[in-house]
Amino acid sequence: MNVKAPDDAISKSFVLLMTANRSKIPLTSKDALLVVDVQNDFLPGGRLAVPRGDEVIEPLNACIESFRRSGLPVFATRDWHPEDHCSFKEQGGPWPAHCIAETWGAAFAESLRLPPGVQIVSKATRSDRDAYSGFSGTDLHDRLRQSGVETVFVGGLATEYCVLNTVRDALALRFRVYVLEDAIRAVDRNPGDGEKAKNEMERLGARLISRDRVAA
Ligand code: VGL
Ligand code: ZN
Repeated sequence: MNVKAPDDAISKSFVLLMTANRSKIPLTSKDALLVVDVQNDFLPGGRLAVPRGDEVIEPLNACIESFRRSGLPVFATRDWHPEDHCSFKEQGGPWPAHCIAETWGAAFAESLRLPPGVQIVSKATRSDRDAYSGFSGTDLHDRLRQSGVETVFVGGLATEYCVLNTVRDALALRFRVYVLEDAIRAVDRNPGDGEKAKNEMERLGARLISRDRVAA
């Protein structure tokens, strides 16, 4: 009797599973890319810099190029606060003033290559309300529906704030969600916040993938 057979079968399925997990995800007409808050103030040198936040730009540019070439929509959210926004320390909020509408800090990173026709979504534009999610107080949901989107690929800043809340809302609204794990970075105010947020997104049903699984 060949006692090795079951082991071989198991290791073969394991190899298959691992291969499947690294295989390309072909883009379809129902996919959109969602670039979250890649703005100067969240990058090194900005007023609310996310550590290594600039590292999301290269993988996002690669994904943007894939979506652009496939003729698929790219959405970019931006934090777009009034000067007296409630999330600022001066108003009793938790953050230094950041992403004030029309200023350099609120502009998208210069090296982010947003495609022609990018759909820009401004959020947290009212003084009295904060909005971490790109869906909160915006027409993002309507616009995704109008574009026939069912699946969103999400990357940007910051993992445990705007990425987490955007992903949470997208899942609640029944979108399939892929989080581009190498295209997000955390603030980590408390060590481990970013890791916790990733686990939470997975628990809620998002799939964490590396950007090279997005087919060109
Ligand atoms: C964000 C803190 C404050 C974010 C926005 O985009 O993650 N974080 N406002
Ligand atoms: Zn903000």
